[in-house]
Amino acid sequence: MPPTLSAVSIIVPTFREAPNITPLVERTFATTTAAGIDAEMIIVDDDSSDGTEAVVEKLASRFPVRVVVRRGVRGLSGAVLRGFQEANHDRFVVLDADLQHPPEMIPRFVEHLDDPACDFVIATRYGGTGAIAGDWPIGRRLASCLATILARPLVSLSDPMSGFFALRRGTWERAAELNPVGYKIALELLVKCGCKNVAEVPIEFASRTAGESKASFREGLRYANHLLRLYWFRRPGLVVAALIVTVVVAGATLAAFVP
Ligand SMILES: Nc1nc2c(ncn2[C@@H]2O[C@H](COP(=O)(O)OP(=O)(O)OP(=O)(O)O)[C@@H](O)[C@H]2O)c(=O)[nH]1
Ligand SMILES: [Mg+2]
Repeated sequence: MPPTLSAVSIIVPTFREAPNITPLVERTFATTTAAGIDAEMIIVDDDSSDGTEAVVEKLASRFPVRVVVRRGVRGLSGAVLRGFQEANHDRFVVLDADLQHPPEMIPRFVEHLDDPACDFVIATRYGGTGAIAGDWPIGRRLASCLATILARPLVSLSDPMSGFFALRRGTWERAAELNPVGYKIALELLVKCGCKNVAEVPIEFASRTAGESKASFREGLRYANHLLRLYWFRRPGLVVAALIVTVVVAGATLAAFVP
């Protein structure tokens, strides 16, 4: 089937999110139908074995939703890219399954994509009227703040860590080689696709009410590795300068202590 220009493919990566799927699908299609948006949803599940497939298959009789199950692989970013490959339409919206990203905001993302000058749309919890539900742990807030500051030299956005974003197929296709490691696929796309005109949509980041978070310390380490690679890609001079400064400071410190 040739891709449709005016419609959207909504991509949702999932791992053990069975209890969230039905409300997510119902709220999403209530929103797109009311806004007159022709939409399909592709749930890319990493073999959760928690009933996700059965839930989606049941919903498929009422809504244009389908599940793609990846077996023997894990990873949010790879799942999102697989969703792009499966999409029938030319505009992609990506959001989490746990309803922390309000699907009611999807029409705002689609409106921005209607502007040919806009090459990426991303949610923000920190800009404009954006907000985070009160019970997000302080440790997560600090980690999110630090991660955002570290990404600043790569992209000057208020919340480049967000997993709620939209782009056109053509933007994805112009990407330099993508490295789908870790959670921050939006940051990877923003940098590797050379996005210049990015729209930010303030959202209220809700609390997770079902299922469990998959965020972990290991994901934090993956992010550090991801950032280094992106710095090397976008700002190799900065990486070399930082290395030289480190070597000079280490050398000077050693020299000061060696008699
Ligand atoms: N396919 C796939 N999806 C994943 C994987 N890890 C996480 N996800 C999905 O990615 C989305 C975000 O994961 P969360 O665990 O909510 O991560 P988070 O929102 O950063 O963390 P919290 O704020 O604690 O919820 C959810 O829809 C998850 O089900 C994975 O390995 N594979
Ligand atoms: Mg979440």
